[in-house]
Amino acid sequence: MIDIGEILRRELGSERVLLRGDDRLEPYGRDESPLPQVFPPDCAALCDDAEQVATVLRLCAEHRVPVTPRGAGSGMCGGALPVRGGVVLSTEKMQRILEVDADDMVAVVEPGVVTGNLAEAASAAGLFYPPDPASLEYCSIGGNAATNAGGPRAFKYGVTREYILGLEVALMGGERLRCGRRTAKGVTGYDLVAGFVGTEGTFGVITELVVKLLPKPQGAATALAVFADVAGAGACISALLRSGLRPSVLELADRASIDHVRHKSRYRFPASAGAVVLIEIDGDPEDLQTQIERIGMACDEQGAVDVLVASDAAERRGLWEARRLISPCLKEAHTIKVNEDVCVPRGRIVEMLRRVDRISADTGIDVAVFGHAGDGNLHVNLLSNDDPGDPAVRAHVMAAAHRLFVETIELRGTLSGEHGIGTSKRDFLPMEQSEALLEWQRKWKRMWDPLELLNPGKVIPDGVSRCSE
Ligand code: 2HG
Ligand code: ZN
Repeated sequence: MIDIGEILRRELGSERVLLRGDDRLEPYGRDESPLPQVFPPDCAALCDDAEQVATVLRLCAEHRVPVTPRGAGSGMCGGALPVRGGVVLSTEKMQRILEVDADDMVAVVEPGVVTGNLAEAASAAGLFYPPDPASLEYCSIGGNAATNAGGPRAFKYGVTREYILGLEVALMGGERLRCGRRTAKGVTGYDLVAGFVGTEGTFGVITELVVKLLPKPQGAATALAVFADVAGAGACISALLRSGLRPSVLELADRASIDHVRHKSRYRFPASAGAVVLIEIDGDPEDLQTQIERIGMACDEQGAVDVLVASDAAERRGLWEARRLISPCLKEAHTIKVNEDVCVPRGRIVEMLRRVDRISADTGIDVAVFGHAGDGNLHVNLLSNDDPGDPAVRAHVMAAAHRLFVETIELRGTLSGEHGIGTSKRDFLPMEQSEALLEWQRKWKRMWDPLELLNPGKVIPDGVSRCSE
């Protein structure tokens, strides 16, 4: 039997390859998936550069060893889990910001750059990188591109895909390929960048990215509209969507979400808040006041109990800190937090919230709903403090998840708005996509990875669906 760890050590140096028996290997078998699962890899290769990434992919192909690419490990759907063992190929050490070019309005970065650091580097050059996943302080741009991550600002600015102009990728077998461009526009050849972004590391491993930057908005204002219940908040979001007002952020948090962050957050949510809508606008400071007042009036008309406008930068920061704490606080308080990430057409947000309530009542499973409601993207968290190791408990929660997917598809929604499919939603994909479509995707995958060694077991289910209900 070949010892891939030793083979990689000979090529990369022993300090870059963690072997079984080393405590430092343990985290590479996990990610932020909802029902904690551990898949210990045979080894982890911590690459410093694209050449080393290509070497790992060449050796894994040569020795027929599965290889799972990994960024910061903050994914929530098992996309970085080495489900078939083998090698975890980590890009976490590739953290160089190679260029921030204010004239071309691009940055060129390695995949391990932490997203928040990219945003700061852009800001220091007077520019703006809009995508802001809640994990921006620790997730990496390579992982964001692999999963096509979103975030609150996607409401105005779109998701990661819109900001990736060019890529260098390493392919299974070790070939390195550049695709895309550095220009603001370009339609030469097929759009392979769009093919690599969002494919969760199943086609190739991103080793460098050309990222589009925007002019930095000159100012921003943030408001919190407070409602008696989530139905009122949902109706207000629908009304704002129809109003022609264009905030940069339109987020929702229900009572359970708010109550879970109260003890940690510096921002004091009103005691009576049954749900809140977090609204931000950005742009010319001269217009901000009028805009936020118009938004406030629209919320009042929709029955807001109160509209609180952040009075200064510190209060804005506090509000955002509270928003980003929702997910970690829910996790801390429960043994089970299955965070579904469904997305419905904008006209069906209110109906979806109603259906989520019904699912909770029918199944007896506690639910917290928050997230990017302006995009129809609801983080529906199924919560429990029962034993996650008990198969009956897991089955009960997953039955509620299944019901959520049924309702989502019925409303012509999609299973994941931003977190991805990975392993956790893979078996449910046939609920949304036809067998013919799945088969074309399998063919596409095989073209890049004929031996099915690169991030195997992810995204597209093999053959016949196991999800028959
Ligand atoms: C967020 O928006 C993240 O906070 C996490 O996407 C969502 O835990 C979740 O459900
Ligand atoms: Zn989110």
